[in-house]
Amino acid sequence: GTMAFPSSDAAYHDYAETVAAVDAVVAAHPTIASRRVIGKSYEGRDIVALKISDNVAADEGEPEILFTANQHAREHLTVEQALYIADLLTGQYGSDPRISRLVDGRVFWIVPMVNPDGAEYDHATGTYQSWRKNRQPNTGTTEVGTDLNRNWGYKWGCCGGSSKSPASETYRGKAAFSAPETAAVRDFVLSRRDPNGGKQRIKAAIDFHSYGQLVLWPFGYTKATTVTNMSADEYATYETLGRQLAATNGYTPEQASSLYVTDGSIDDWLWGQERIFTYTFELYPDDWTVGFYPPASDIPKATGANREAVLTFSEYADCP
Ligand code: ING
Ligand code: ZN
Repeated sequence: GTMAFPSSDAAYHDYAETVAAVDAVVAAHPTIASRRVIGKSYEGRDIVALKISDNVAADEGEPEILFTANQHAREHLTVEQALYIADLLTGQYGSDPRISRLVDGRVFWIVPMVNPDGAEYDHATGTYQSWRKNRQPNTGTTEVGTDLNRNWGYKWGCCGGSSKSPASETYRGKAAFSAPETAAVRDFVLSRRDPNGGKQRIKAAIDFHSYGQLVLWPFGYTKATTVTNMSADEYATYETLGRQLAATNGYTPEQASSLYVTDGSIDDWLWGQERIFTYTFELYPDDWTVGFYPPASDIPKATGANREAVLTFSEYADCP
């Protein structure tokens, strides 16, 4: 169903406003922030990444951290969370010693809108569509869109929680990475492997969703904890840090598959394929009454709630 815009909808960034916000960060902090286009959406919009680090023009070999948001169109609060992190890291650089140390010692990549076509569709026409997927047509049907967080190539379509039907909200696509948006983020991640030796420079990632107030860790495709590419020690590390992060934001920590089994999610690929230590955060709220569309006046408390979790995670991120 559709839902009327909250009166203060203007506070949620649409695509043009998100790109403008990224550009404003770069303009205000050109020595520590730069913008990169990592690919194009199905409808041809640039998918934009913000890089934040000291000596931002160089590749210094520092541990890199990736934050992705808005794979799912209607989860607009995740864009606000990504822009909050961009503002936090750049705005406090040089005044907050903890943040200065992070920006000096890490490379941050923030992709605030992985699914710009879907986000624009959901913002359009004055009512929210509660749209989840991208806007890619499917052959032989009028049903539009692929669920980007079911389109990743680790155990794609193997085990449940995704659909082979284009009519479904969780349509996995006709093949892994059939969506240009997931392919763009994949190619970007693969491009961060060191050309000498192939070591992945991105060490850690958080993919933001809404809603439910959860800290989720891999794997999503199976309820098993210890499987190929997840040793008992690795699982214990995920669980320990996951609980620690959840203690800072009041969220509930659990393995992704204990929420529900899903195959083809980004965190399974980032960990299973690239050994990038990855959580999914489900943001505010924790109930369905406002669901995906909390009033804009809730944005500061909802995004600010993750300040400590993001910093703790970023400090941890060179040692898993
Ligand atoms: N939730 C996530 C989803 O893609 C998730 C939950 C993420 C489960 C990763 C397992 C792995 O369904 C939302 N709100 O999209
Ligand atoms: Zn989501």
